[in-house]
Amino acid sequence: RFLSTVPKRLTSTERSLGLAKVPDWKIVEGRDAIYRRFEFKDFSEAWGFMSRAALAAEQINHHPEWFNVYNRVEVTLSTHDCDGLSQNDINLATKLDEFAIGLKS
Ligand code: H2B
Repeated sequence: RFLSTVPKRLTSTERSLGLAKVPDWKIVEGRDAIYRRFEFKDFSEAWGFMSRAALAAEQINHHPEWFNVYNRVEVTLSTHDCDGLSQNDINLATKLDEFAIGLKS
């Protein structure tokens, strides 16, 4: 069903390249993870974003930690399989950025 390769933690070079692609995401203090806060017009828009995000996450078998209140969605990405950032986090962050384009954030 899924390609069951264990994700690898990014090397420092891969990390710089990867993070440069998602400049709106910030490194979490004290943890090898990235974070972005999305703000939308209202709950309906936030939920639309979350629906697309959930389907994309399931497709790539990489799932966000997130928190939603009304029009705000706070997302933390990290890879528990390697206890840090992997390419999967960059890939999912890139997709979430795309889904939020055109929506108020
Ligand atoms: N999501 C995230 N964020 N990190 C992982 O390491 C991860 C995941 N691993 N989703 C996947 C699922 C793994 O646990 C399952 C068994 O495929």
